[in-house]
Amino acid sequence: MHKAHELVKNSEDIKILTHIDCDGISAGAILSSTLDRLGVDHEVEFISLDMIPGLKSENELTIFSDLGSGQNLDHFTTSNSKVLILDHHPPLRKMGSTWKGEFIEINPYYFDIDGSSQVSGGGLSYLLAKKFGFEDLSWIGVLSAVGDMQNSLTGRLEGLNTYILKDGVQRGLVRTFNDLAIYGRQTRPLYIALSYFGDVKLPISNNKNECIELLKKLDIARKKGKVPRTLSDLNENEKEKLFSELVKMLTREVPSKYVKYIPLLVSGDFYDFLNEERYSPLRDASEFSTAVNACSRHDQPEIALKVLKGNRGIALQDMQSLTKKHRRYLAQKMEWIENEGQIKSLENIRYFEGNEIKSNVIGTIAGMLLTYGDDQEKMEGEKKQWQKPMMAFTEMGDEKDGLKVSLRCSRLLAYDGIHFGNLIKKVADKVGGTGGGHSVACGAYIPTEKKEDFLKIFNNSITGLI
Ligand SMILES: [Mn+2]
Repeated sequence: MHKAHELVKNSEDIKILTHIDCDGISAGAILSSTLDRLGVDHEVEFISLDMIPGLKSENELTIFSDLGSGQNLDHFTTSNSKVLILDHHPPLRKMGSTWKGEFIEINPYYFDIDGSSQVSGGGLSYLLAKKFGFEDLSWIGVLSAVGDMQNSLTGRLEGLNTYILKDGVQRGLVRTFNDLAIYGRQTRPLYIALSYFGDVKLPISNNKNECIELLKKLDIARKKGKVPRTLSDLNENEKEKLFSELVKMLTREVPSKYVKYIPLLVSGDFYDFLNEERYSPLRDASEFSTAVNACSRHDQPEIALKVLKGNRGIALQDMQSLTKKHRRYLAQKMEWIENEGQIKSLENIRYFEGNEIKSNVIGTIAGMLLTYGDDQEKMEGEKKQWQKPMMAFTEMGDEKDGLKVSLRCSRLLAYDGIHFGNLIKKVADKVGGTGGGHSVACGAYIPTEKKEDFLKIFNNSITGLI
């Protein structure tokens, strides 16, 4: 970071090339705020990985954030180019590789730090900003880690992320607390938030009436006056009642080998941004990251960038309308999949064709579908639908041949030791494709004609594991 600090300090014309997702946009916001304060001319451009081969160096210094490590940049570097990479994905190059021009690559894997759970692209950008003394940007480093789902398996931020979090807490910008793992803490009426709870099918899953009944049964008021209460309105006693009830429900539902993991599904650490108002979608880190993602998924990352850099006027309004639009889009597609009976089921996996769905939300939809199905009574020992990972197939489009596969599964399967990212890589390799990712969220690209083979091999390879 010291050399990176020097490099940035001595440059007058900088381009930031950053990934078009929550982490990348956060990284862009941290870097851009830093350069604003230093009075350095710069531009931020949002790119996806497939745009890298077409890029040319046009500025004195180019900073790649949240991407660049896994990509070949031979065509980009020249004898007088300056390049700084701040990426947390597995690197192609060896540490300290020399390159044409000035070249600095900062990557946690060079220091044996796991980039999927310990630090994000935004986190690395923050560590650079901290070198300039801008510790008030730490909250964005927390947001980027949450947006990158770095806390998804353990339920809390870890490693370098906690160091960034500490800066935010010490500056009074972030509050961290243990709470129920129900999404929508600030903005969603509790009974609706409950209907989306978890990745195991429960009686309350996707059923608002059951949620209302549950709250009645537990004697938890649904409204405060005329206004629906949110999770953030509950007192400790109410939260405890709800916690025990969710644990009880899950215990009834899951095979005994998973019971020890249930508390991890029901509670975790959460992060509030204290400069944001209560009941604002920016107050809770998870909700904020959804809003940022809504902008990127509708190709308007600049709106999120403005909000992150402090604009709370029109940009925030635009962000909120994109969030609504995003939610409507997801609901429509979910309905389509359900009504058309799109989901097919094999012995160990489920899958659907997602050609009607934007490829950048297909994973989100696969995740939301985990709690669907299981309406009939099961025979003793028969596998429930939520136990089967959900896969979605989409055509690559843009005249490219091949299929994109997205997989999501219940976290219980990962706690029990299955790493679907590694598995999908192996199976994709066998059919002449490529794949990889996290244990509970991963994907692959495969030749179109190999779809049936892929399904068959995948299905067979997990026989007896779940
Ligand atoms: Mn990232």
